[in-house]
Amino acid sequence: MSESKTYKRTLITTALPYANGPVHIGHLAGVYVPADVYARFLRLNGRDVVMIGGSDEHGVPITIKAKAEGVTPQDIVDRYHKIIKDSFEELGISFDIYSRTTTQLHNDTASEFFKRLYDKGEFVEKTSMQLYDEKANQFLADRYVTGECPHCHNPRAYGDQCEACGTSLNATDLINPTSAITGNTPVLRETKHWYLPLDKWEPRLREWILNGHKEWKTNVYGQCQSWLDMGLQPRAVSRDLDWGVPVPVEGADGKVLYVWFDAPIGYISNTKELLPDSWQTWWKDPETRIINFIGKDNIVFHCIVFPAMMMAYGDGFQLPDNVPANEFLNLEGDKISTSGNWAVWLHEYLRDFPDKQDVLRYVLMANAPETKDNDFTWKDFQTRNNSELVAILGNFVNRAIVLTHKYFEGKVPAKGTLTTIDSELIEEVKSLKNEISERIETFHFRDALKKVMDIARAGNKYLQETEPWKLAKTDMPRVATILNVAINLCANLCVAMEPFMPFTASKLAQMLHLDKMTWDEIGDFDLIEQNIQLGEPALLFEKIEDDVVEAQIAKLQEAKKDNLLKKWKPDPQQTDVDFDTFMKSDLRVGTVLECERIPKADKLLRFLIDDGLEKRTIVSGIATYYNPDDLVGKQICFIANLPPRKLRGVESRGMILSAQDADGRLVLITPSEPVKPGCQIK
Ligand code: B3M
Ligand code: ZN
Repeated sequence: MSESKTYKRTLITTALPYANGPVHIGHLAGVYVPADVYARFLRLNGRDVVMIGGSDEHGVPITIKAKAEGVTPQDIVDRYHKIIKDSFEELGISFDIYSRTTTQLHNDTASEFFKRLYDKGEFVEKTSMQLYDEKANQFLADRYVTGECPHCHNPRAYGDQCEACGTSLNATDLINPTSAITGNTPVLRETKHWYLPLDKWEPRLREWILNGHKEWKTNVYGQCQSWLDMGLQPRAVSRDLDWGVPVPVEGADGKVLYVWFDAPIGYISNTKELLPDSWQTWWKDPETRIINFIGKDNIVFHCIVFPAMMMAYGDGFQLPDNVPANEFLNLEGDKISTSGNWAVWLHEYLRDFPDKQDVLRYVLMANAPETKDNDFTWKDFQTRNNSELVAILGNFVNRAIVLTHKYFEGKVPAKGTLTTIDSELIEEVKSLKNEISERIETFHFRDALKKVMDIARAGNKYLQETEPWKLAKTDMPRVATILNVAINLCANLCVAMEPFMPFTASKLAQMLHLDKMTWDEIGDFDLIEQNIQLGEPALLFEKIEDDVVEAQIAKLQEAKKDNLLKKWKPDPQQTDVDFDTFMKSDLRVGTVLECERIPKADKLLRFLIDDGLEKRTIVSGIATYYNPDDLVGKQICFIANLPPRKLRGVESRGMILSAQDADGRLVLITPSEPVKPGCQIK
């Protein structure tokens, strides 16, 4: 926070997820859970907050998906917008509005934005040569072109990037380009686009970020610095595409605003939709603080491009005060991928783990990729649930409430004089409160959460040291004080955990009859008055068993396999052999008489084959895929006239034929009907 300024209100924006797939844990850890924690924290502090979200429904990937499925882009975004919106809601992401960029209001707002920049002469018009599909009658977005990569010669590179060598490309760089729509060879055609000259705004951007926002996270500041140091170039803000906000000027038929031009304007349109009368206060009043929550791949758009758009627009629009971008969350060691189905999808999590929203929120924040990429693993998920949520937090609350039921029939007893250990605990909570606030205000959510858990740790330690169950025989007034303090500590913990775990907080608040919570109450140990009748102790968290996470891991392995199969293409054909050479190979059918594993060789099976003439031993590397007993009596195909070879001390005479499937699996070739052993394969 720029300390010198005081703010009346905070506008929180969250990156608009593309509506071409559901949201996954990477989105959640990077953007939505931290934004929600922040919003809830500010609200508990009585601050005026608006949290804006929505789906980003334009862009080429949506049109590609629609084409692949034979539906309209609108069908695609309708489908995913609903899934995304519902799942956010179920996870308790407390948007004040979650809208979308296909609304009329957004169309009008983005259109007006462009028009004003156009009228002010803020764009430069440029013509360039772009690939055009004459059969489909349209210009091809880079993603719609495939061809050979000029760097690594991968024959299936995309027009915007070669996935084999990672180089970003322009479609016009590809060797032998092909249109993904018709398979035609596209031609070059001239097209006109509007460019925003970022270079014009470079000095102001430098001053604003490099001098004005030294407090930004180092990953964000560093990325901005390197962009600025490379020198900014004009950026095209229109595209030849039939899906998006039409370019609102004459002679722009078939052109729409580039998705990254209209999407951030979505923050403005969604604020307008929520607050038709007062939206301007949230964007133009210098006493409003704007915070953009995003992932690291969006930094340049939020820190450079959108601010330049706002500068060009003028009219008092405020720039963001902070852009606390996160790094990426990986999954079981690999990069999350929507198209590769390598993800934990929120809507599936909610289905598989009903009523465990807070467990996911907790794990994602405890392991948030704030300063570096982090890894989500199901084992870690289980451990954090079992040994942190259950064993520390749930355990403390449960003990405090159960003991109160045991000794005082669930009625909060009166406090007597406090002893040192009580006062120390209260002081510790007060100082933890300040530390948590400081961490949240500076976007260090993971540390903040650790300190929330420290309150529960302090509670366990307090009960362990005061041992009320022992004192119950001799000193009930002291037991009363201890349990009063413990129950009030539960209430303090309840408030402190609310931003992170709102569902659990509300469950606990119900047990404690704590109505409206405010952040100021943390440190107040008269929060729960004496004689309040506590609800029945209910467990806040339950243990997650091994089989549950193992099922999730198995599901991921399935996805990995499917993915390999989907991507698989046969190898190119080998060079020709002449007929006579081929005819020299002696291919025959044999019947398996014996089959067994070769000791200490995981992959090898020893076969004894009836080849019609004699019994022949062949060693084959298919032990991973077959159980030897199942093969006895089966017929196999083999090459008979190979020179003998010794494998693990066993002489093998010939080679058994099998097909290697896309996932590497070997499948034996057998005749479709039984034949005489020894007959030749023609
Ligand atoms: N839809 C990119 C993304 O989901 C983009 C964000 C727009 S924020 C204005 O990564
Ligand atoms: Zn390449």
